[in-house]
Amino acid sequence: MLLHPPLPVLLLCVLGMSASKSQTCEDALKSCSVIACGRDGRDGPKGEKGDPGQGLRGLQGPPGKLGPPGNVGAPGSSGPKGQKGDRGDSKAIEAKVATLEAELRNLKSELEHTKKLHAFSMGKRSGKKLFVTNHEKMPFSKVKALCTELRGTVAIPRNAEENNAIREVAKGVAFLGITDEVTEGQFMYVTGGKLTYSNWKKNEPNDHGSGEDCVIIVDGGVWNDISCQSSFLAVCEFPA
Ligand SMILES: [Ca+2]
Ligand SMILES: [Ca+2]
Repeated sequence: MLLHPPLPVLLLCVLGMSASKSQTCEDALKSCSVIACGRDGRDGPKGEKGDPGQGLRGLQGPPGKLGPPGNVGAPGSSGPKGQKGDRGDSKAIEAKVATLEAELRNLKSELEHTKKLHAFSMGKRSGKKLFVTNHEKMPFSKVKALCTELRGTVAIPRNAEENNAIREVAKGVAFLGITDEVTEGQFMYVTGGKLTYSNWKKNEPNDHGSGEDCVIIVDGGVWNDISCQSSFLAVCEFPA
């Protein structure tokens, strides 16, 4: 209990009594004790930091120096496949063809020349035929096989000129491409067809002995039928 209220409280009480004469000083003390009648308190705890002020912001500074270059990145994925390129130069192909054509012409020319030399040295040309011999004697079956292998046929005289050419080439007794193997007495060309020219020796063909189905050209160019198993010169004919 405050027996001697301090001076400011008493002063306030006086002022309060003057304002309301019906209240006593005790009433004034009761009503004022909370509001303004206590002593001064100690300082409170520090408050939280306030929001930044509203003052003007400073100007932006100059940009900083460039940083060091970064590491090289990984290679990217492959791009899409490109379009098909143009074909080669057709002029180059034409030039090649022209070169080949020129070479072919040279080869043809050389082949013709070789044929002429061949005919001069080994054979005899008559009309459109070339007669050739290797001067070897052999049975008729082997003569046929040899001429076929050389892409020719056994020599066949179709007229007196060709008959003479064969005789000159053979220079001896040679087989002709004529037989009566299919029908006895009916001589035919090995290439087919009946005879259109003949130059039989007197009393020939006679199919002597066990039979004679092949034909030979003897000295003088006359013909005689003879055994196909006997061996005589081989003469082949080729288109000239
Ligand atoms: Ca006969
Ligand atoms: Ca005979």
